[in-house]
Amino acid sequence: MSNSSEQIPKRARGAFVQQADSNVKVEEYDVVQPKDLKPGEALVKVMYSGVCHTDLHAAKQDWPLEAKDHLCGGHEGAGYVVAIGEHSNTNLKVGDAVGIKWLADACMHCEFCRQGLESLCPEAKLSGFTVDGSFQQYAVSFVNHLSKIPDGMKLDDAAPILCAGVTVYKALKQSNAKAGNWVAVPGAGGGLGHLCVQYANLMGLRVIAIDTGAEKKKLCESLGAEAWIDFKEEKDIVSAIKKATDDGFGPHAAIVTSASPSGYEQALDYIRPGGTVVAVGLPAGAVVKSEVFWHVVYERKLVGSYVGNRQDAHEALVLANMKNGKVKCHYVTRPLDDLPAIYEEMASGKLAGRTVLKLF
Ligand code: 8ID
Ligand code: ZN
Repeated sequence: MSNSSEQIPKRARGAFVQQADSNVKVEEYDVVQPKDLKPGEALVKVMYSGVCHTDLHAAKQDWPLEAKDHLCGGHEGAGYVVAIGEHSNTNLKVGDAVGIKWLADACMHCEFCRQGLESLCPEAKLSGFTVDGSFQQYAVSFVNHLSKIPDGMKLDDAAPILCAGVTVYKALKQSNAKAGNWVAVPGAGGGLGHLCVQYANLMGLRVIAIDTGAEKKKLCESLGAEAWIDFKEEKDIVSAIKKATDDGFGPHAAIVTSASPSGYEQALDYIRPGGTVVAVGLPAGAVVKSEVFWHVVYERKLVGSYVGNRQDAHEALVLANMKNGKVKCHYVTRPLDDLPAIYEEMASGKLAGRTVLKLF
């Protein structure tokens, strides 16, 4: 099945980071040819890729996990299958529209994989971290974990759903919040956060958006947030968040999508008794502290939520492709060569919503 409907070039363009200096450079590289694909691998012509703050963590190497050297980042890739390795067991076909997500591959045999917790698989491969990702025109990925993009969905609309969308959608499910409940979203104006506001609304939740600046305020309110709190202007965030809920007890859930430790600092103080703080953002070195007495007496829950499984990705895509749907990524499309500038703007918190790279 290593067939291909189009001529695959020998060389293409991608963005690579050297561990030594953390600088991202756009370079030409050798494209893996269809005959060289291994069973289970597919070659994807990447048309668009979202840029996630995780890509910036990977470039800066600020996590306690080692990334591949000479790394091509990117894990919100949307494109077409152009070749499939021989002897692959898959229903994918050349020409199918597919998404490359953070979880590139997993063993599918361990207890975690058997339970649909593939992201916990000890042999998991991570796109744009342990294997090259979607900041390249032709990417090798893995048939078991490519997500089929629903018919009729624009690839640029789909790209950010493959990480930002699925991650917040699953985090909201983990929060167990019910229709009519309040959910606080620190980081609401960012890539994950602004999609969280929308999935939350779709689930009937009432959103308190927390972020900073007029542009992000406007974005969050236009997406359905009922309350807005600027974390740089508000002196008493805990009281302001509690006050925003009708009865003053605080939100039933918080989905912390902020990329800085400060987004976590007060979440356990403003959460409603019995409520759940879902940790999603991954600021380097951040620690969450909770006084045991109040943690017990108020039955607070703190759960980590890490991307989503194949079914979560499917559901997140379907919901983002609903006719007259409530979930629509707000993004700006830019060329691959802008990636170094995008990282700088992301680091300084200037980007509202998502940035999507156009690879062709
Ligand atoms: O599976 C996961 N758990 C997962 C998946 C994908 C991404 C985790 N992440 C992590 C990323 O690695 C990153 O640490 O989620 C975090 C957010 O990713 P992003 O949405 O791609 O980043 P962004 O677009 O830069 O948005 C971050 C927002 O946080 C705000 C910023 O203003 C920005 O809008 N923010 C910050 I920084 N500090 C804040 C604070 N104290 C804050 N908002 C509220 N309170
Ligand atoms: Zn991501």
